[in-house]
Amino acid sequence: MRIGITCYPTYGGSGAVATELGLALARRGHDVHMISYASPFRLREFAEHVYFHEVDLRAAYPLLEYFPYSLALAVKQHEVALREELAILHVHYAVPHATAAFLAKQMLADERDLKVITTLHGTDITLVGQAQSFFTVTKFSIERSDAVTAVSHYLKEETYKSFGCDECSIEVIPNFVNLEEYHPSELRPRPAFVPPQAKFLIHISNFRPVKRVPEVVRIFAAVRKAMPAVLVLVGDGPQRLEAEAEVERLGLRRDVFFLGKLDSVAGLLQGADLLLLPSTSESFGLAALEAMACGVPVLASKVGGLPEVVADGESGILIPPDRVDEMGEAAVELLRDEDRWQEMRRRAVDRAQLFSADRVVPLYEALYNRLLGT
Ligand code: GMT
Repeated sequence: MRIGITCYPTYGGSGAVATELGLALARRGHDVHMISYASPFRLREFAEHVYFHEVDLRAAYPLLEYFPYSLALAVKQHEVALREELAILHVHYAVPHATAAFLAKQMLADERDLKVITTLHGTDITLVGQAQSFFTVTKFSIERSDAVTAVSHYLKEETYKSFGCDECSIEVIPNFVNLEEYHPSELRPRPAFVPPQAKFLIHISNFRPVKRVPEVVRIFAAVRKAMPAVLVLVGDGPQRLEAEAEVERLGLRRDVFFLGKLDSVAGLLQGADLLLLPSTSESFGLAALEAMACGVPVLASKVGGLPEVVADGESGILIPPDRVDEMGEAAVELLRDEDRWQEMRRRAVDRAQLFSADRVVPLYEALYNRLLGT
């Protein structure tokens, strides 16, 4: 099959999932054409059957004070669909990708019926898509997609609640993890700055307010008070300065390490003892799944789709987001109890198998085949 995929190329769950899907589909023999304004961060090297097409942003002109990216994207999607004879255009994150795809589909309509699939990821529904400037066009574009998927049951229900979308039937296809890359390692490799006796806590995100990075630091402070421990923060974004200030305020400068953005986190996760994810909202929580696959229990907020990913009390601990103190106590309790931690580690690995690429990618293939009648 010849498949086009559009996603955000920057650090974020939707771009990661879209690119991993493209790579997995390519490994299964499909031709995959990634279309975005930059090469997605997980597209690290040459892969057979994978091609990247960059959206042309050079048409800048003083009059275009705000560059119309959605139009340039639609043009590139149409051009690639035509030249590469795409059967499917699969867009990740509704704003503005579903709208651009709708335009590309219409432009191609005289030739043939390009099937458009929109995968909803989270903030496209819960935040951005609800802004007055985007709401109606997002709803319209979702409803005009040939198929719509959501990464969790929570997100599916949120979409119906917030947008209505009466005319679409949303299928839940969960996010997945590539177990060849994300798996436990008996060696438990740890960065040299983590002392041998210290617990190694980790947080991975784009440091947006929804991720509550300062709260991550506060939870860690409770752990550090109780035992030798190190916190590693992977990623970057708007909350970095606030988080750094919190580290200073709590006197944790020697125990907290900001690593910035990293393309691959599997190696780091393999040595970690606990992933912290106290988000205010999370439609799925890809970082939690990747941690579990590496044998890292998760301490996260009981919100959104996280309970569908992390089995509370088994592969991790879920606590309502406003109870940060309780999260600190729970982390200390777990890290003090080696037997319970080992059991949770085992269960985390087992749980992640349910979301393996081998199980989930065929669900997308089946959807493509259904749409094409093949
Ligand atoms: O909101 C983000 O932090 C990034 C966003 C994205 O689209 O890049 O993440 C969303 O999609 C991920 C992949 O499906 C999910 O794992 C995240 O839970 C979801 N984020 C939120 O719902 C806040």
